Amino acid sequence: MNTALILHHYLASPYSEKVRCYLGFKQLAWQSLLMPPVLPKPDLMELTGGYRRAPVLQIGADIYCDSALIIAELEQRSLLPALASGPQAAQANLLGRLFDVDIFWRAARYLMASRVEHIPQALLDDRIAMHPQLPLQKSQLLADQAQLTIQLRALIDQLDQALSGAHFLGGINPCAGDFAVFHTLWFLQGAHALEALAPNTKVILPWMARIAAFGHGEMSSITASDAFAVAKHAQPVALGEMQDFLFKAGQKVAIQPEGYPQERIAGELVYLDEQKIVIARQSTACGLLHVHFPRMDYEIRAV
Ligand SMILES: N[C@@H](CCC(=O)N[C@@H](CS)C(=O)NCC(=O)O)C(=O)O
Repeated sequence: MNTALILHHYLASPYSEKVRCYLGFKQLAWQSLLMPPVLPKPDLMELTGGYRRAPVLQIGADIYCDSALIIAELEQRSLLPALASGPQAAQANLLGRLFDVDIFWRAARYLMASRVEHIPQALLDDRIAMHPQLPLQKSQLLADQAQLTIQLRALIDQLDQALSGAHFLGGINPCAGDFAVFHTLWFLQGAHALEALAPNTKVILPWMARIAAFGHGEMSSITASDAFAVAKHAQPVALGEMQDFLFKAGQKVAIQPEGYPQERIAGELVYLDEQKIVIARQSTACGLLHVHFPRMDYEIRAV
């Protein structure tokens, strides 16, 4: 069984950085396959059946969509060093979710506003089509810039307080929330925007340095055709019996990521529990694949 980890990602992607840092914390070896930051993404879509975002993890013929699910899956497979757990970690994981679903996008809009003249139009058009509900037109970005600056300063200040006296948000060891909060700040830092937003913070930068010090694990490269061959020669991992009454194994379903109206991934339901949804689909290049999604933020519908 080929259990090599293949990460489909791109270097500037903050959610991918979240997973790369986690791979560093776990000291795992992985293979890197870069995708373009905008559509079209034919190689990725061949595997996911329509999910377009970064990162995606491939293990043989199993395809894991969404950084939260990727981390949960890897944490189950490779036990040590373990992420922090317990009440403090649970609170930090909630904070991480706030960053993942809300604060990240405030930071992204802030950065887009501060570079409005330099954003490639193709990138902006792609993100507007991807997020029709967000105010991403150039005029809207500029109108919101001052307000976003104030909001981000306040949020970063609070984060500084949340971190004071702690090694990580999770405690002595990092939890998933540490990586989720980190990637938005890494995004701001990479664009040289963090200092202006965090002039009085004391502990954020040393905490970021502790996470960055984990590195990215042991990375090597793989081509798309080799990644396809890995999938083709593998069988999806056997799954337990599913318990959920509302859907039945074998039923045709579509997965609809919330807030991404143009993404819809169709397949046959093979597994469902409180944490994840797994659908089977046939790919021309790769044969039978199982595509995994988290329950959180992903709706499942009968078709
Ligand atoms: N909830 C997803 C969010 C992933 C996401 O939005 N990724 C961004 C890049 S950091 C993306 O894919 N943007 C569109 C694209 O690159 O095509 C996750 O946690 O993985």
